[in-house]
Parts: sequence; C-alpha cells; structure tokens
Amino acid sequence: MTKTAFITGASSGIGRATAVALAKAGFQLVVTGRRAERLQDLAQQLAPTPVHVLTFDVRDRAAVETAVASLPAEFQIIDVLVNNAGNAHGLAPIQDGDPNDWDMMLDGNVKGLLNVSRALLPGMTQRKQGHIINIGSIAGQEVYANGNVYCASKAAVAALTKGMRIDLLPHHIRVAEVNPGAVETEFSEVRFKGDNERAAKVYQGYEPLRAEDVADVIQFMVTRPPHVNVAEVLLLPAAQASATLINKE
Ligand code: NDP
Ligand code: 8X3
Repeated sequence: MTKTAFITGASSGIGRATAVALAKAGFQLVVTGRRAERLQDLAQQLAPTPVHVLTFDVRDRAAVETAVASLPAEFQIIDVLVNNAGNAHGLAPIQDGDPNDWDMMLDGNVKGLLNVSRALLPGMTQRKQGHIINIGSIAGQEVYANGNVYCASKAAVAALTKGMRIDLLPHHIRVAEVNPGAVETEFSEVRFKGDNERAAKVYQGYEPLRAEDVADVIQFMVTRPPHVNVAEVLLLPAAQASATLINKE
C-alpha cells in the first residue's frame, strides 16, 4: 500500500527537496507551509504523485489542528512525519536580540514541531506505527557567537527527539533526527531578513550542502525496514568541521 509522508516547510529548501525525493520513492504526500502558491506549484510539479496541500503557520496550534482534521480520508493515515519547518531570525548578541525574533524561533522551531506532532500522534499511537524525522542542526550541538536563541531552539529539538523516542517506544513509533551543517537554501535570506548579499556570503568560498543532499539522507532513513531506526545523523559539507570551522581555501 502507498505510504503517506507529511512534510512541514515544504515550500522551500530542505522540505521541498524532501517532497521531491519521497515522491520519487513512491510516497504520496501532505505538504505544508504558509506560502500556498508555492505548495500548489510543487503539487503540480509532482503529478501524478497524489499530493495534498495544507497551508498553516506551525506556531498557530488551532490552525494546525484544524488543518490536520481537514485531511481527506485518503491522506489521513500518516506513515512518516518530517518536522522540518523552521528558520533562524537574526544573528545578534543576546543583549541586542530582538524579542520578536526569539518568539519566531522558539514558537516556530520548538513549539511548532510540538504542535504538528501532537496533532498527528493520536493516529500514529492508535495504529502503533509511524516514523518521525525531526530536522535539528549542528547548531543544536554547538553554540556559536550570536547564535544564542537559534542554537537553543535546535538544542530543544535534540532533547525533544530523544524524549519522543523514549515516550513513543511502546507505540512502535520510530523517532530520529537529522542535523545538517551549512545547506544553501533560503535559510540565510530569512535569517538576515532579505539581505541577500549577506546571505550569499555564508555560502561563498566552499561547496555547501544542497537541500537535495539532506533529502537523500531523509529518504534513506524512511525507507529502512521496520526494525531499523537511523536515529541520528550529522550531515556536513566536506569543507565543514564544526559549526564555525569552514575551510574556505
Ligand atoms: P528555508 O527557509 O529554505 O525553508 C524553511 C521552510 O520552513 C519553508 O518552507 C517555510 O515555509 C517553513 N516555515 C518556516 N517557518 C514556518 C512557520 N512558522 N510555519 C510554517 N512553516 C514555516 O530553510 P531550510 O530549508 O534550510 O530550513 C529547513 C529546516 O532545516 C529548518 O528547521 C532549519 O532550521 C533547518 N536547518 C537548516 C540548515 C541550513 O543551513 N539551511 C542547517 C541545519 C538545519 P513558509 O515560509 O512557506 O511558511
Ligand atoms: C543552520 C546551520 O550553522 O547556520 O542550522 O546554524 S547554522
């Protein structure tokens, strides 16, 4: 039977590439994000793969619940959840940080992941079957200067992944985390609030990961046999050794 993957943040970057990869792997998809037009375009591009678009902000718990409740019968059994939606907002010393940016990161990257998981978990626990991939970051493992709240949000994703794996063990639900290093997506454009020149510099002088590289790993993880859980992956560009050490020779 065709499996269904539910991917948050599929309108761009890693989420979008994951949708493409999982469609190729034979999954049908629920793709989500705030930018409806992009998601509709993606759905068209993936035809004939069945794709259902849900538009919501992961921070809005009621909207998440309403969207999940609206799923048509053929998309209600979610086999794979990829909790990918998230972003960094700003890069500033803690004393200068904008509390609105803090809210965006903590409410989106942490509580958004919880909101979506909470909406889908009753079905998974009832069926005693499911596979959740949380997108963390190397920033959840190492704190770098001015990364403060973004790093904290991704450290929270790491802790939640472990907590979910423990709590969902009796329900036969696999929980795993992918922690990428530098991936060239819209991430830095969002972090630097549309300063595209500054964003481009993040990826200059070396070859960063492409969103497709991360999607490859996610595809591998979700196509393992049921007794295998690739629980944690740190995926770096070959030119990167730590959160801040990138060889730009
Ligand atoms: P992009 O900015 O390209 O994509 C982010 C995606 O998340 C978009 O589809 C966006 O959709 C969605 N999103 C963001 N905030 C919300 C929200 N509040 N509600 C709903 N959807 C939201 O960045 P990436 O693809 O790089 O980021 C994907 C994930 O990977 C993030 O969790 C990020 O932290 C993580 N990551 C990225 C790395 C990188 O170097 N790029 C490295 C390590 C981890 P829309 O705007 O349409 O709502
Ligand atoms: C994104 C990677 O190092 O810019 O999570 O925080 S980093």
